[in-house]
Amino acid sequence: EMKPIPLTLIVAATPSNAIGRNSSLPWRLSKEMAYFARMTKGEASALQQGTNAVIMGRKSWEGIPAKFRPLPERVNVVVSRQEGFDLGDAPRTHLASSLSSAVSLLRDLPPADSGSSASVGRTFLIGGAQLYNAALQEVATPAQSSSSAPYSVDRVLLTRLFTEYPDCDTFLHDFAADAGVDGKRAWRQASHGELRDWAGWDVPEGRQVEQDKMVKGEEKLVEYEFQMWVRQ
Ligand code: FOL
Repeated sequence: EMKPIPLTLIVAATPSNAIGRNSSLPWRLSKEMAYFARMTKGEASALQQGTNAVIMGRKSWEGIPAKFRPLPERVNVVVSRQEGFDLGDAPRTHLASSLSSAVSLLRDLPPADSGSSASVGRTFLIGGAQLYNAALQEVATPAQSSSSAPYSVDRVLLTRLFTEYPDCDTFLHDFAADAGVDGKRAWRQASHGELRDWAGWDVPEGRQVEQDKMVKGEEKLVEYEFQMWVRQ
């Protein structure tokens, strides 16, 4: 019997839960991306627990600009069903055939690989839709499979955009509406104070306004908010 590893899902989504278009992010929000990077790297003060890890699907890996791959200062795990999928010669990067095996791989990593005396610190699931939705499904229908899963999805760091993007082709499951085994809501939105405490730094509170640099020539101002959801 092993304790499940807690997974934190981190994602940015529009009001209709759109998260992607044409295999990439529909927007380019540099401050939002800086939040993603700071959160997933973790605070230096907390790093005695080891380097944090990010788990992503193969398409998400391919969607990260080559110069940012592997995501620095984090252990990267790429999930692909293709045996021997080529990750290049990226350091700190591992291949796994499923989300479960990605988590098991991290659990079994020798301390040196995470760049610390301890093993890996926090583990983040950074996408894409297939992995997010599979992981959230484990929460919604635990009887089916999670009894054997080496992980538990107990936190979602959701950047809620208040601006809609048309023509998106990829969506996040509406987890906030899910019911737990008892029929009540499975997820609760944590307060900003809980988010700040968990992060260990002063996360911006309330509506943020940023210009989307993806939309050429146009001035597209996007509003969003940093939210944390936890399992009830
Ligand atoms: N979660 C949130 N909140 N925002 C996102 O944009 C996001 N993106 C992904 C997963 N979860 C997310 C997946 N896509 C990079 C690029 C794409 C990507 C994730 C990360 C990336 O290049 N990250 C660099 C930051 C570079 C920069 O500061 O511009 C990194 O070091 O993390």
